Amino acid sequence: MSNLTKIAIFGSTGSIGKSSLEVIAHYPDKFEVTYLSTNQNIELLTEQAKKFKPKGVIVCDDKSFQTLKNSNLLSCKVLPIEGLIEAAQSDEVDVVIAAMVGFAGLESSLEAVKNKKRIALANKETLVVAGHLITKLAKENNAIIVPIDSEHSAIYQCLLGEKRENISKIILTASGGPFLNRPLSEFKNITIAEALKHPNWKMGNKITIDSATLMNKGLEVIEAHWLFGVNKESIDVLIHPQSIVHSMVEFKDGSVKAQLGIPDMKLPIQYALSYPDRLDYNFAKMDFEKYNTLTFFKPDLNKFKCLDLAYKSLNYGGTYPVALNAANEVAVKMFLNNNLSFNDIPELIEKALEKNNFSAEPNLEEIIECDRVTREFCSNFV
Ligand code: MN3
Repeated sequence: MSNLTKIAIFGSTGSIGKSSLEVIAHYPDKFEVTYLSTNQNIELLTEQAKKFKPKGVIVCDDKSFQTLKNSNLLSCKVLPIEGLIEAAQSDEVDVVIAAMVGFAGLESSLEAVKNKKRIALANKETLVVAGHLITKLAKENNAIIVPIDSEHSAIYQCLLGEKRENISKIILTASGGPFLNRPLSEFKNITIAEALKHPNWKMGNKITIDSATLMNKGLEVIEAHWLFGVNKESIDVLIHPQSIVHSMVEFKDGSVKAQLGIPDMKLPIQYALSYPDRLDYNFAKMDFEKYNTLTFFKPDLNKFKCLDLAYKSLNYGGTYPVALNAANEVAVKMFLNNNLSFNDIPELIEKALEKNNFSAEPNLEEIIECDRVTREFCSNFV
């Protein structure tokens, strides 16, 4: 038996997946990759599998799965989408890095929690749509969820050794994205290329657009609510354009703890893998002299309606966050395909929320149904 921590990466060809492999490559004496997965990027998956030698790889898109399977390029198991569940149940997995994009990450994350795996959670949509289910399951199974999202990793670290009842508020910081200083009247002219240019973080397309609309921060408010058991009145958002303070917690005595670092996802990824321990960090570190000005101010909810819609959805609860997430996924895809203008993203989401068929504590089937119906509604919207 080896003492290596066995890691499955769901979504290994995306931005978080690639950074995870960079971290893992530094610690061959600590970590071992046992499963990798992609949706369609079989070229990169093949390259990763040759380097990291997992037991199996999973290809979610069926056509891409057939192509890779028939190519005989890999000596390990090549599995279709059902392989995510197999990996989530496998004895060959201790930690699942949940790094798939969007709603697609839900079922495999639930399965991993049921099987008492540690979840290093980058897929915030899982908590947004099914926070009540996954946190309950995690509690029942003593499964640990360590967030990879930089803000939540910060809060997680600030809360170590603290009692929940002593939290007075959580302060999520937001870079503000590329349109912080652009007037709302010009939002309709925003191009895809402009929206994909994030000032501080290099990320995948979906989350980069979410950062430009501030929906990303809205999803993170909901994520924080479930991860830390704090109500929405106690979760504030502050714009902090330098992205150095990754988030803060204020306690009832007025003391504030913050976690700081350069904006690089490798840091929260490594922490989620090494927790509760810390490992040497082989990448760039914080140089305070380079950042002598840190600024903070309130977001403009009239300009960034998506953040407001997320707060409202959390307030209504039940299936509203499911509809919010589904409508947002469709709206972002439509924007990236040039079928929706930037300022129509919140409009479409608002319409979908009005149509939502409310259920207070949806089970998995109801969540899947609400997701499906909302996507259908939004896709037919022209
Ligand atoms: Mn984040």
